[in-house]
Amino acid sequence: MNKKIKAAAFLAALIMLVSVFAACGKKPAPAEPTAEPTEAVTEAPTAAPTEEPTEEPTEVPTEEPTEEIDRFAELTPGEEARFDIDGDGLADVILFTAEEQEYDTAYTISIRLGNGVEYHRDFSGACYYGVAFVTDCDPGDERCEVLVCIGSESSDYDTVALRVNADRTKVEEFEKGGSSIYDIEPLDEHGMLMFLRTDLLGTTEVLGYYTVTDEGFKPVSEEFNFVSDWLEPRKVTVEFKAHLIDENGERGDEVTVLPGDTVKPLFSDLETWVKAALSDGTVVVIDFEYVNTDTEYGYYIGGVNQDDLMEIPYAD
Ligand SMILES: [Ca+2]
Ligand SMILES: [Ca+2]
Repeated sequence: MNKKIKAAAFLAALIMLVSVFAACGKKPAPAEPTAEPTEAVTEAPTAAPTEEPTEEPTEVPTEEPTEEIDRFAELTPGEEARFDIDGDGLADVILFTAEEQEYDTAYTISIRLGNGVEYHRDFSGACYYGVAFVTDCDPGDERCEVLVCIGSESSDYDTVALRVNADRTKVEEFEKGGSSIYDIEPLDEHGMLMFLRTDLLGTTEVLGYYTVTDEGFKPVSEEFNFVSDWLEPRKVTVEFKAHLIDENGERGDEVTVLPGDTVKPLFSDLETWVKAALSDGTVVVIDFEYVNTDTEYGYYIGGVNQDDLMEIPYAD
């Protein structure tokens, strides 16, 4: 029995030894794989990363690549979109949401920049319309804007531009009350074409090009086009002065616009002048001044409020 045990023990020891040797013998084998990867690792990275070593970290968020903006990209509510809006090479995640409530719709916009900076805004309270875009209104600065246009009660639209500041520490917001986006032009042209509400010669909308800079919305157009297809000419009740337009398109002779005539606005800089057609088609320039004091408010022509010169319709 003892001999058998000894023999068994010896055998066991032998097997262990053999297996140890075998294990030792195999040691080099596992080393081979480690050798292979090191070759593989040194080969692959030296090819790619050495060319763009700094691209490695940006590669991480780029797993879901950023989308290119040709002209503008409309954001689909509820779907995350990835654009590099601040031009740092990192994907920025933008989420626009629309949630129908009992009487209106609640909209939100969230931005998470690749560097971790976050922004969120809720649009709620009698909103019935909302649309959001990513575009580049100001091609010189390597940043894009997120534009949100919200329609709320009494058919007012407001456009909000969200823009990452120059050192990428904050998303700044700019508002253009009474405006809505009509179209967005190719990036290197005009920027965006916006409807703008005005009360000049009555409540109506004009169309003009805007860009968004570090200071906010900035008009590109020198003149705004009245959306006049359905615009009723304003009936003149008290005479006032205007100027004809000469063959060079400049301000010509002074004329008196008489009661009974009509005035249909065509173009304006929205600051000092408006071009309008009289009932016979003659186009005149009318100078005006916008006044907003404790006692006087509105558009004044020759020192008289437009309401005292014409029958002017206003909306709410
Ligand atoms: Ca970015
Ligand atoms: Ca830009």
